[in-house]
Amino acid sequence: MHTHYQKIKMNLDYYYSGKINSYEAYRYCNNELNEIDEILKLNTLNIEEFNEKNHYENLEEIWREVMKKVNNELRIPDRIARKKEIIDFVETLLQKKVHVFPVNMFRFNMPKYERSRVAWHQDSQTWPGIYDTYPILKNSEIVTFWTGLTKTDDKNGLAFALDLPLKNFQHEFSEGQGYFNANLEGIEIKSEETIYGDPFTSVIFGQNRLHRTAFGSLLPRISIDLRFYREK
Ligand SMILES: O=C(O)CCC(=O)C(=O)O
Repeated sequence: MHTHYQKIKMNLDYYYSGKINSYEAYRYCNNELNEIDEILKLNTLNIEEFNEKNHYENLEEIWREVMKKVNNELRIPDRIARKKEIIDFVETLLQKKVHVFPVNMFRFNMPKYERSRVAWHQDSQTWPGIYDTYPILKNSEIVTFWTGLTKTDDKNGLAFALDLPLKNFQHEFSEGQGYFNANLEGIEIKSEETIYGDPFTSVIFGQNRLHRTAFGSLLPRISIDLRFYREK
């Protein structure tokens, strides 16, 4: 296991905290977490009892509706990212001052539902065009603070390539999920680590760290990824 006390000598773009527990920060987000629970219930999604045998006729519709409500209408992840205790938590770990980045996401991942998972990618390659709106980000180091809000296992957590990225490696656009599917140009990922565990299992990683949704679990998971930046 990696220690989160590792000193950050390099660019945050390559940072990787390894597994951390974020309960200390999320306990200040009860209102927002309750709002998410309410939305899941309203959409007849019982995450605790969800299993392979559940049959949701309109899974695609439910998935879309919940994502739209939480992310776009109520902007719950954005509100969480702006909480003082959340920012303090990230700053303490990184020992750097950070600002909130405008891409914060709630996700839920369903067994056998391909749309809910993403393939190997670097976050830096997934926001083309954002620099036109936020020029400051072009010269910033960006990190993601990912948290499993439900219990996760080694087949539905978040997986990281440990031997990549090579310094300065930036992947190209690829078919399928576009930027969310790295074209690794024949480079083989030899060693990877999946972050999973009890609710509030988290990881912080830089925008050039290759990662993907682990797959194969029969459990659903919900998670939230918040982003922060620091000017170079
Ligand atoms: O939660 C996932 O499975 C994907 C998350 C991700 O790619 C990210 O936070 O950048």
